[in-house]
Amino acid sequence: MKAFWCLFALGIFLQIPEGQAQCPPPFETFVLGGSGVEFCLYFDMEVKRDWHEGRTACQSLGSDLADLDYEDLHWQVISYIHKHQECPPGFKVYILRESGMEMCLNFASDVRRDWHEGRKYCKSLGAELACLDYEDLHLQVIDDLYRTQDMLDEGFHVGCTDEVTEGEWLWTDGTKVNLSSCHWYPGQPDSVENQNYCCLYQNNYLYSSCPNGMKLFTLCMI
Ligand SMILES: [Ca+2]
Repeated sequence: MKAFWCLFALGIFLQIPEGQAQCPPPFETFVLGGSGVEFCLYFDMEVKRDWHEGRTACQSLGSDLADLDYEDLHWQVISYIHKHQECPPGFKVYILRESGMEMCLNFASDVRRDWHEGRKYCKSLGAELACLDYEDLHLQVIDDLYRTQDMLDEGFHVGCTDEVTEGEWLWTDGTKVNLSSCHWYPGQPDSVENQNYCCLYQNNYLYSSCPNGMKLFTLCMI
């Protein structure tokens, strides 16, 4: 997800003060879920600018850089970006059932790599090792893998590890992994020092702790 954010962080969010009757083009209307207050936002992705240049561009349109600290506005913006995101070549689009957000996944099955090699490969694609803890994404992936006969005996590295502190599983962005979620195979992860890397183990594709250095296919995500 980091690469995705990086890409769009270089676009500029423009915002016009609330209370205006209609958002002038190219601004789009966002209605807050609680109060119903309308905000006008423009995602300027024509040119990449630094922060000051971005602010000047906003001001030339009678607006300013966006402040998203209003009710669910930030969430709406995340959702908007996901919906307008196009997956790069080689990535498959998954649409989350509830929010409609699009996720881009790449099943790197050209070479078997260990977890670190896999992560390096994902980064070379502008991606990161996958985290499937989003709505029904993991179920969709399992369903797809079951339908792909030549993948049935393959495992995939995904983006969590306890290599820093034994037993403390973290995603690649540093957030804690929920170890009691149904994403894990029952009894996993193993609390041993020679199994520090999270994978979708073959045949069930639930999270498991895979042995250090084990070479598997890699699941990358943007
Ligand atoms: Ca471990």
